Amino acid sequence: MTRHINPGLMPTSRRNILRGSVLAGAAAMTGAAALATPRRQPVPQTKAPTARFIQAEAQAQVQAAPVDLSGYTRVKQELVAPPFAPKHEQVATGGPKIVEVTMDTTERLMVVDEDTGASIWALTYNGSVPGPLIICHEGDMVELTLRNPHDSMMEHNIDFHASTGALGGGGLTHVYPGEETVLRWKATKAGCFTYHCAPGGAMIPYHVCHGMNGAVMVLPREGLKDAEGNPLRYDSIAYIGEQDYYLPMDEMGDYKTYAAAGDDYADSLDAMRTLTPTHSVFNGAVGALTGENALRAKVGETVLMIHNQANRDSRPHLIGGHGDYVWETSFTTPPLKDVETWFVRGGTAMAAMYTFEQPGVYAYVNHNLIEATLLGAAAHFVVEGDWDNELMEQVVAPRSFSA
Ligand SMILES: [Cu+2]
Repeated sequence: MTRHINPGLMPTSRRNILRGSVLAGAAAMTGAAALATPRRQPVPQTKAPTARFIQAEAQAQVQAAPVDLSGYTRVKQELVAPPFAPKHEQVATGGPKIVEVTMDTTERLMVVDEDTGASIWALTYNGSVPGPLIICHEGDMVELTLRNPHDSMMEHNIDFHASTGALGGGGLTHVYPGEETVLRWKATKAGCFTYHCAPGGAMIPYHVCHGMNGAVMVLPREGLKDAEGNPLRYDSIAYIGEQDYYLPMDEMGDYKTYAAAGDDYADSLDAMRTLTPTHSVFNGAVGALTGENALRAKVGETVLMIHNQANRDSRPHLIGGHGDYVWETSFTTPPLKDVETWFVRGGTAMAAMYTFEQPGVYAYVNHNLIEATLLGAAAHFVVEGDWDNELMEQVVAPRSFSA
């Protein structure tokens, strides 16, 4: 079967659909092929590891001693769409587990902003941006079945920042349309970690900036603690994925549309080179967590806000509230306390815990306020409960005063 990377551009076999190396070449060719458009900048080609190193790594895996899994209990984790979290224990009971999860690399046309009609052929894990939150405990293993649907256009894989070896599993999980693979890795570090697709070369940011990223939370077996070792527990999780999009526009400034996933590749590379996103949104689209979709909480409820950003730095701020405890790096480092704005290193997931004390609407924003208000990086918490006049009171409502 023959498909086309871009209409009229470059036929390729199904097995080679949109492989990174093929596409990197295709992008460079586009400029030469399209007479009416300026020549595109070529994609710098990083030298691939030599065959000798690749063979040595493969040989090391073949010769490795089989792992003893006898001490582990197998459990299935049903993944759910963000902003929700799968069922889990905060404190591990029993011995270590093998947490089985399944993700499909679904490609789907998604509206990014209903007002402008901006859309993208999103590349996803299980159809959502970000991909689902996976939760396990330190010492557990995650066993992922990764399936690439038959009707996909592209090759996908997954790099778990929480894992060790083989490019985070990226080197062992390349799946073409109609293929599946199973990867098992041990969670040796406690914290929140990002995961993302990483097919190779310029395909890595292309897939990540089309939504193909998510988070794993590896809890300490005894649960979260403050700096003094006192237990910290949450009532709910709000899982927020910040997504930067670089959507190509036509000469009139309208967002372009494409017939199939991958068709925007060359245009997207041009847009990504600007390092200036057209959108920076929470959970895939403008307004995904505001209005009717706002996050909900009650006064007295403790929420663990997990923030994932696989590509850029961010600085979340809860307007009207705080981060009581903030883990910017790992769960083995004591949390920061009473933080106004916290930092998300690009390529990171992190967690902030807050107990709501007042009812009302709280905006949770990237406190680069241009990104929050002009690019879409805003969510709302709607909190129910009784107002506390000691914490805040409007002593005098706005009124005229004499000059
Ligand atoms: Cu991918």
